[in-house]
Amino acid sequence: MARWTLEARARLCRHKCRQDALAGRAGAAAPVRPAKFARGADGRGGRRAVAWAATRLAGCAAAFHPGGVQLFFASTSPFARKVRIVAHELGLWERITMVEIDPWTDGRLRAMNPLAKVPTLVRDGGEPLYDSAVICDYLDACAGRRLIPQDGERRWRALRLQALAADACAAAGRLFAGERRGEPEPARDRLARAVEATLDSLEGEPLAGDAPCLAEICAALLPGYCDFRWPDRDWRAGRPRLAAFTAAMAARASFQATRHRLAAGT
Ligand SMILES: N[C@@H](CCC(=O)N[C@@H](CS)C(=O)NCC(=O)O)C(=O)O
Repeated sequence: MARWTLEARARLCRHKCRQDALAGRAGAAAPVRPAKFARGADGRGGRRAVAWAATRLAGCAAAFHPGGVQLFFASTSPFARKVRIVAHELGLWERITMVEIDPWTDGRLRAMNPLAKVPTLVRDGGEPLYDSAVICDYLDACAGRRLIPQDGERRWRALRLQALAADACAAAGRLFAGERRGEPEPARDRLARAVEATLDSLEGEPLAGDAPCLAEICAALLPGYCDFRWPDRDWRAGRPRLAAFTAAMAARASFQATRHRLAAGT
């Protein structure tokens, strides 16, 4: 790539990083520049800094031109909601075309994802991505700031809570469907216990709604999904810390913009 192009891209990248820092999104860690691209103590190493910026931009950022990235989602899906919240928190919301789809009836999805599940992310010039964890990882890598801690205990905590939320939301979804179908209670009991035990375990987590990373976003998914599916059931009783945390997260713009709702005709 011509040197002037690299420099222009690096300038753009530095400008974007500065804007992100000024926007001061709580909890967003600055991207860490690998040692091989570091400036020397004498301030030299501009070329290495330029190469670093270009490295970060190469690959994924190129897809984010208008219409270049499409996210297929359903407004009832907690997995799709997680990805949309992450996109919002990372400042990528405006750069992704959101396509609402019914995964059970719309044949288009299977051509992109053999499992025909939402969320599915379609990228210009790249393979489709699916599974919400993979898509979140991709968006996080593209954004130039991180919601997924890259190392240390914070990382394992975030990934653990992501796994917990995913399986608990899947259990809640199956429980809701089983209730609607009138399945006998013993068949639903194990699912109900998984949901209740997960809510109990979240009550014991040290969660704060003011500086969320992936851990907090995931921790707020199941309570939000329970409110949507069972508005008359009081999961808050006996769980005051989780209730306060959920209220703080629900007030965020990213959670407001992605509230669960029934699709038209359901
Ligand atoms: N592990 C997947 C689960 C996605 C998932 O189960 N999505 C549901 C909606 S909540 C779906 O599309 N179901 C359609 C189907 O199973 O046919 C993820 O994390 O993205």
